[in-house]
This record gives sequence, structure tokens and C-alpha cells, in this order.
Amino acid sequence: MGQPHSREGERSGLPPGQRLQRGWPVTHYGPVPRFKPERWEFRVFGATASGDKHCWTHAEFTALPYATVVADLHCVAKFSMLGVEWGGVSARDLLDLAPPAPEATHVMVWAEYGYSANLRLEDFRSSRTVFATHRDGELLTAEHGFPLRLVVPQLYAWKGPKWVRGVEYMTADRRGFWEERGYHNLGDPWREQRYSYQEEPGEGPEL
Ligand SMILES: Nc1nc2c(c(=O)[nH]1)N[C@H]1C(S)=C(S)[C@@H](COP(=O)(O)O)O[C@H]1N2
Ligand SMILES: [Mo]
Repeated sequence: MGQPHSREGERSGLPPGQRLQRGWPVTHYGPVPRFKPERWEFRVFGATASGDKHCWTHAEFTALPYATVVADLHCVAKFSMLGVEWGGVSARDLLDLAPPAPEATHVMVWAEYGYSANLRLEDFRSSRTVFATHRDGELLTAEHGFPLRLVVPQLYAWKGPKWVRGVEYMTADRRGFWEERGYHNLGDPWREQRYSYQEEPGEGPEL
């Protein structure tokens, strides 16, 4: 009781094997993409309820309802930041606007240059999952994911792509970029699910 930022079903503090990070380092693979507003669009596709894909321009996406979530960020490289406020569009609102088909069980979140991360629909559907445009009230910088990054507070941060461009609803699980390259398919920091060799049967598709 009484932990900062704790809410029902939410765990706060340092997960096992993590240490506190001061400041905000930049961690990603590959170059920082340049934002081209006229070419940017956000797509939801795959197993949608209607069978159609949904598209938003940058102006349309940023006009969606704004929500904030206070969350911790845990990098699998063992640093954590606590109590970051993210602002943007909640995944739940997006699911309402672009509902998945009843058969959908997983999502692939796609970012610039083909970076991707797979999530169980239940993790994506968490009330705390947010497509963030802001951090602590300020617009994201390019290296931290401007114009949009996904934040999934209950999972390691690689599950939250920066420069995110879309979501694919899937009827079976498939590995994303790091999940294919040795990282755990589920990525729960409280269970220290760091590497794919730790996966139990049923926790991920064949490698
Ligand atoms: N597109 C993209 N998003 C990404 C990554 C990446 O390599 N590419 N790295 C992830 C990892 S491992 C971490 S720890 C966080 C780091 O976010 P930050 O640089 O804003 O601290 O971004 C995540 N999102
Ligand atoms: Mo990371």
C-alpha cells in the first residue's frame, strides 16, 4: 500500500536484476528516422473486425483523445527509470476505433525501418498501454521516438517501438525483431524473462 504510482494490478519499483538510471539514455538499433509529416500515416491492419484496414494521417492521429499514464521503463540491458509520465493515445481507445476480429490473439507493432515487436492482445489491451507523443508534458524528441512511440509499462522496453507506424492484428503469435534475435517472446521484467532460451514450452512460437 502507498507506493508511489501504484494502482491496482500494477507493480512499481525495481524488478529483479535492474538498477536505477539517472537521466534518460537513448537506446535503439539503427538510425533515427526523419519525420516526414506528409508521408506519415498510422495503420491498423491484419485481422480487423471489419476486414478493412484503418489509416490516420498525423493530424488525424494527434487529434484523438489524449491520455496520460505514469509508468516505469525497464530496459533489458538492466537499467530502469521510474515514474515517467507518458501522454498520447491509449491502446484501448485505438482498439475501440479499430476493433480486432474475435479470432485475433496477438498484435505485431510496426515501426520505421521494419522494427517490430509482438505482444499478446491482453498486454496490448492493458489500460496502461499508450501510444505516446509526450513525456512529462513535453513533445518527444526525435531520438526518443518522435512523433510516436508505444509504451507497454508491464513489459521490457524493447516491446515498445519508437517511431511506431502501425499495428497488425494476428490470429497466431509471431516473433518481432528482438524476439527473433534471442530475446524472450513475452518479456515480463518481474519474471526476468530476458532471453529466448529461458522460454518455457508454450511461451513462444518455434525459433
Ligand atoms: N524502433 C525502435 N524502437 C525501440 C528500440 C529500437 O531499437 N527501435 N529499442 C527499444 C529499447 S531496447 C529500449 S530500452 C527503448 C529505449 O527508449 P529510449 O531510447 O527513449 O530510452 O526503446 C525501445 N524501442
Ligand atoms: Mo532496451
